[in-house]
Amino acid sequence: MQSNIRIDGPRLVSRLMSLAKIGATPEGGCRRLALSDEDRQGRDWLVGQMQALGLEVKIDAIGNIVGILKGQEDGPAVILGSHIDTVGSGGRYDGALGVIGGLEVVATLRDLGLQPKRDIAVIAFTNEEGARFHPDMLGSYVWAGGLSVKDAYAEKDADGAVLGEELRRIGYDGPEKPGFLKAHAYFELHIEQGPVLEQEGGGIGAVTGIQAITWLELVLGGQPNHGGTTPMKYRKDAGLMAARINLFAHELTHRIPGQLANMGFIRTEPGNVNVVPERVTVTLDMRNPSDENLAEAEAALRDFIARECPNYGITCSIRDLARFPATPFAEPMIARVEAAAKTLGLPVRRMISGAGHDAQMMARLCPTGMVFVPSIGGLSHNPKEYSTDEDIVAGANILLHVAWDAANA
Ligand code: HGY
Ligand code: MN
Ligand code: MN
Repeated sequence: MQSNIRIDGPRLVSRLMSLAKIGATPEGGCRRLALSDEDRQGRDWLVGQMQALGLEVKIDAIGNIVGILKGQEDGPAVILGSHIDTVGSGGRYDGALGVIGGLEVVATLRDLGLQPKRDIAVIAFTNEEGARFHPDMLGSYVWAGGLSVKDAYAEKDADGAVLGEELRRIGYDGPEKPGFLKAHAYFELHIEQGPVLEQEGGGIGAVTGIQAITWLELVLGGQPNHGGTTPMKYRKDAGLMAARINLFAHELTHRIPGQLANMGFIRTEPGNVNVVPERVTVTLDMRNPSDENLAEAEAALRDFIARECPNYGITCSIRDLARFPATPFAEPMIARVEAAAKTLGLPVRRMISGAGHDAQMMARLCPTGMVFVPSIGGLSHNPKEYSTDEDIVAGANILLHVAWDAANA
């Protein structure tokens, strides 16, 4: 593609802000939890946008939305994807930028009357965030054959809502088989969601891969008792044990290189101010660029729990919510992103992704690359998530060039 071809920046920004109105929160962010009414509204809007662009729209059995720009030849497609579901305190860019960047690529090609050799498809994957249903990257995980539709349908959220029923309720239990569209290559445009690019003077991230991730749910059983009459030495306090486990998980981040830990969900039952908890349910999100170091951390954590819980009269059951290995991207795909950035005169640096992405699943199927743009203040999963128009336009221009080159190589 001639190096002077660019996307329509104002149109990209305008679409992004249109989607941001769906599930908009008073703090200026977005809340479109997977399979919620807000997610359905976002999906309906996206399908309308794809249809207006003349794309062939297909929905698969897990609700992945696929818009296809037909190429001159049949065969595997170049897929541009991400997600439009958000976490509870989400922003306007996480996921949305990659889907709308893909729409902008196909809109630009249509404006120029350019038909690629291969199909170019835009995909919005279901439940990438894993904020409501587990695991995260669920729609792309099913697409990549890692999880059956049947098992995915059986997943429940914290309130007991069943994924398959919610998908039917919003009308996105589509007829297509997940993975029906074979992929020649996959590219994902995404905000960095961290401070690195901004702290290094901005520019583009040519993503080298995604770190390993393990999510655990712990259910700690104690003895409900009176908070005022029970002497401390007689208590079987599940709340105290949850705090000690959280502290230990954080101590591991000082001991094990690259280790990260977050206890994002804590629920005590009965949850009364004057009752020593009967049961405490918590989640642990642990990540590390190294599979070995993450495994070492998890083993140490499990040892701590096995040793300490009996000493305090606490039971503990542990359930996997997500477990994905570190995922390196193919060197030629990283190099394509770097080369496009240089062609467009943009500063570019290689970096790993701290966040999980649908690209982590698509890398199981085809050569996969990601384009990062800076997150101002390094903020994400926060209503104040922000990237400049200039940066998102630059990222979308790179997506255009790498997609076009891959669709005609
Ligand atoms: O948790 C993650 O890394 C992603 O935002 N789902
Ligand atoms: Mn995301
Ligand atoms: Mn996210």
